[in-house]
Amino acid sequence: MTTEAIGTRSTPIGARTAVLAYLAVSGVVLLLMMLFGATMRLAQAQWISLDPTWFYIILTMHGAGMVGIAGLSGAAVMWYFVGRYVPVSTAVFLANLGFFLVGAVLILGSGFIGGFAAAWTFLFPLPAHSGSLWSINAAACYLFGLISIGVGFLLLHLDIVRGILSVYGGLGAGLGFKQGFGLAPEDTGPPPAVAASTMVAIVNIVGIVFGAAILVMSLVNLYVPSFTFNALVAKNMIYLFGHIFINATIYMAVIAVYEILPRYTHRAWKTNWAFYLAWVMSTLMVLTVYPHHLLMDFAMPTWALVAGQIISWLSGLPVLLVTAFGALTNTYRSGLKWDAASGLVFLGVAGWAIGVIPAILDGTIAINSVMHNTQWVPGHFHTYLLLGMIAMMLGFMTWLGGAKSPLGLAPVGFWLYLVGGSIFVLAFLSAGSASVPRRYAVHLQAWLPYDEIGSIGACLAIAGVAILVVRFLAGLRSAAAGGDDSVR
Ligand code: HEM
Ligand SMILES: [Cu+2]
Repeated sequence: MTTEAIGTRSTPIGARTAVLAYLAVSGVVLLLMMLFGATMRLAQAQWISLDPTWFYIILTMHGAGMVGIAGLSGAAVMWYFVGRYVPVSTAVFLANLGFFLVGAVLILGSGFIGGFAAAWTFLFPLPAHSGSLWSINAAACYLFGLISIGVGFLLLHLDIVRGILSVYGGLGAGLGFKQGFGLAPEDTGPPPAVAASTMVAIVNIVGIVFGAAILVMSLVNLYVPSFTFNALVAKNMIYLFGHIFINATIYMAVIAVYEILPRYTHRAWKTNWAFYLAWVMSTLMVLTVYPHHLLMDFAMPTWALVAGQIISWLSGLPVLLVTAFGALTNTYRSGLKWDAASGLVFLGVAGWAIGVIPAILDGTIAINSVMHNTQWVPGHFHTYLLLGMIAMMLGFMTWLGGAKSPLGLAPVGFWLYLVGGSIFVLAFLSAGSASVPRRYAVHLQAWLPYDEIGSIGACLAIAGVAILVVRFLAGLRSAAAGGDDSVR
């Protein structure tokens, strides 16, 4: 493999330590949030008793915490690899971690001290109408927490944009726009890590600007209740931001697939016009597909909902297809050695691909009107987040953590996570197809079998992830010392 294919810059020790710090925080918070998730599932199964007030606090914290940690760990993957091709600032990268931690403390405080439980989507005017369950200040803490995390990400993306511009001269060039439309030879295109980072920067900057605007408006509304705005516009802004942010986590994590599989197969990741066109298309569609979150809002203009449905059918597909095809051709008959790291990144592509199918179904208006508020929804997004995005990220963690790590249990962790995670998401999807509603603290007797099986799956998956994370943490010291940077 040419050095070009894996990037010509090496990762300085300081930068490497910063990435490890991101992953350590991510691993610990991920496990904590998974335990919150299991708590909800066990409560729905009636195997533990949990006051409904607490259920909704935990639901809010789990949603916000998981979306945040997906962003943080995705950023670690992206930054580590894009830094091999363009100059990036470790100080800005660490500042983002700082903003994230401040935000996380504010959010956890808003929930566990202040009782905030308006769900991570903070739909207007809910934060201000708690029915005396939480105070205005608690709601404000939550909103400030999200703003802090958004500011950090904005800085990080701007710094990466600066690096991309300095090497490629423009965002179109970073994305491979000309190559995608056959206006330039395929082999002059940017490496996959650069194309993906450009796309993520573009969409996340737009999303964060809208998110920040609606967060500030909601904050003003908390303290000046006479300042109100159109709730449907607010919902549009929130889901524009929310959809983009969570999807961007997958587009960041997928860089691990492009960069890690080739190191196992000793074959460069082949990019062609279709690869670049896919990234261009996805850039546009990720920005415009969010109305699929508003299919139940009858006041929305019909054209917007129809567009939402049609773009949903297409949105994830281009990048998914070129990635799945690329992963198969890269590994087919390559004689690669499967281990936990290569298995996890490969699983990530599969989990993403499988999870998109029920998501596309749900993005169809006729189906959405039946399935929308059922557990079909957490069923599909847990499939591509838990078994897709998180799998890619855990693959990166396991790979970077190094083979020298003291615990050889990684394969056990992998299988527990895969089997438990699959049971867990299938329980959600089957419950959804039986019309079990989502976001209910208390379930009817007839729904309990799904909850019980889901709880068992959740516990197995958590045990698997715990093994992978503890293995990583135990090997941190030797991973920080470096090793051969051209290999890792
Ligand atoms: C073992 C791991 C996990 C468990 C046990 C778990 C459990 C749960 C449960 C029980 C719910 C509420 C379902 C309902 O509405 O009835 C939920 C919602 C949710 N989960 Fe997870 N989850 C896990 C992993 C993840 C991951 C990895 C992510 C994202 C990266 C995630 C993101 C979310 C989000 C965004 C919600 C929606 C919250 C809301 O409705 O406001 N979860 N999860
Ligand atoms: Cu969406």
